Amino acid sequence: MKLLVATGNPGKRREIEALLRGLPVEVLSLVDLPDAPEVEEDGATLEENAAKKAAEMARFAACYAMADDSGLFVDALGGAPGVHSARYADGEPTPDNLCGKLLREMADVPDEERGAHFRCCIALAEPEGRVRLTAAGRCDGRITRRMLGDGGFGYDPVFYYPEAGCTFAEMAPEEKNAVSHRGRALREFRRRFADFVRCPSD
Ligand code: ITT
Repeated sequence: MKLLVATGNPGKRREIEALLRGLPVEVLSLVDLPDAPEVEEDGATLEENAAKKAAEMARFAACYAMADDSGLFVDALGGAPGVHSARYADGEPTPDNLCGKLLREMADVPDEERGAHFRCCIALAEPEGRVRLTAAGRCDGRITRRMLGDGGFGYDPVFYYPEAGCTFAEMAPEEKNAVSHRGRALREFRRRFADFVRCPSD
């Protein structure tokens, strides 16, 4: 079975490929499909965006496609930036701009109200575009008062993970993957996908 991993993010692609290793699939990426259309992530939920992206890419490439969408949900901001996480910054979506805006918005929020979580949703679509599998993962933490660490990407420098006693940006990539929303969603996806590859017509 051919499987297109529909992400433009090379770090994510490597992570997904490593996780699918050992399954009887030939993995393609958007690097193999330079003419692939940009899919607008304009859904109201992460689930909708992952499904839309997987379906459009599967139809375009005429093979199975998986896509994910993730975001940071901050309690004190009513769940913002959430599904809009990638577009939250006023300028370029660099860690400085994303984290800087979040810290400014939360300047007056007391310590006990700084809870937040990341969520990741994954969808697998068949070549005709029908979604056949989904998986999701969540990771709970808190928003710090300043940026700490220089690993990871996006909001990692302000996302404090209590069990590790530091931010995601201060953790090694494999430590973060072991507990992160995306790591959890990908492991659940792998379990479901392994059954699916054995019996795709069920
Ligand atoms: P695609 O090309 O696959 O769409 P993306 O960079 O848009 O990649 P996501 O949809 O997974 O990434 O996530 C949307 C935004 O949420 C992303 O730009 C980050 O700002 C933030 N985000 C998601 N996962 C994160 C993580 O593990 N650490 C920090 N920020 C994260």
